[in-house]
Amino acid sequence: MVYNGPEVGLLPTRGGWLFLGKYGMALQIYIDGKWYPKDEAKVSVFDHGLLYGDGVFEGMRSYGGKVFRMQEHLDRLYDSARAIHLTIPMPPDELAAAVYKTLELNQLTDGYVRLVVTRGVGDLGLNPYLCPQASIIIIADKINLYPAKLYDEGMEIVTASTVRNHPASINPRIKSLNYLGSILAKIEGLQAGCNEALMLNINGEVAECTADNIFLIKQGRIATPHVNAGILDGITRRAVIELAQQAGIPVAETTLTRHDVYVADECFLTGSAAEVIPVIKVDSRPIGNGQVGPITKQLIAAFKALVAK
Ligand code: PXG
Repeated sequence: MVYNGPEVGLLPTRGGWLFLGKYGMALQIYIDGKWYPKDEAKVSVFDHGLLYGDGVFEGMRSYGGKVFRMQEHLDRLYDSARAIHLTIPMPPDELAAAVYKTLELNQLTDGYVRLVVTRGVGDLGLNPYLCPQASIIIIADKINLYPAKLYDEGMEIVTASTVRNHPASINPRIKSLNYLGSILAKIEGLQAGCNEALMLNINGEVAECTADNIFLIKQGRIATPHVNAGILDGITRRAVIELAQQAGIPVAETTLTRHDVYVADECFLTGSAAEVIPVIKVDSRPIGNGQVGPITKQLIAAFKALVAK
């Protein structure tokens, strides 16, 4: 965060004044019930989130001081935790209050919130039952995932050779801290000069991108992989499906192959960080006429209106 004010500051909060210390507007990060300036926000090297990627997380956005679909994010977080047999040591309403408090302390009305629950501190073995207490971390900051230009002009993606997790391994519906598969695919994308990469499932069907869901449009109809393809049940994805249905555009959650991508008229991606972003080229093939299509534009506008409500 760029801060040009005095080095020492007081930040008004509901509970009084917060002393900002010599670093001025240091980002305040929540860890297990307390807020720490960014440089002092630290977790143990024995945390199994670090040692094994053992934990779950959410990424969400706040618009005009309101977290978009917070309840859905919390539901998914607690479901992810249940799926990995992790007890989140706080009820959802208290966690929601801590999220809002973190936004408030950082004077963020429009920002990105990363909510992380790790298995907590244990010993140097895998056994999660030796970790007595999960840790909760909340980071609220600004985020610009992709350059603004790409939202107007569309982005190019490539298919990664790294296959999306088999659902019987780490189910992609679990938003776990274990993102190596996506990271390997992201590296493939970046090496090809692309900001995102398409991942197929073990059957060679279209799954999703490394951190975004994918949508295709063909002859006025929208298609997106079914959650049973082994994808994250994205909250932006759900919102966009609702918006399309409200606009009278048919939406199918169905099996898709790369062929469907190559012959689509339009393509776009959705994600809390990415929001709705057009795709104009996949594996060097222009999608449709290689320009951002009309239905994509319509849905981007509808999504902007929805979050501004
Ligand atoms: N698929 C995957 C694999 C994701 O990680 C989405 C889809 C979109 O879901 P939502 O609920 O956000 O609409 C995600 C999003 C980032 C980032 O920096 C995003 C995610 C995870 C890590 C980083 O964009 N999740």
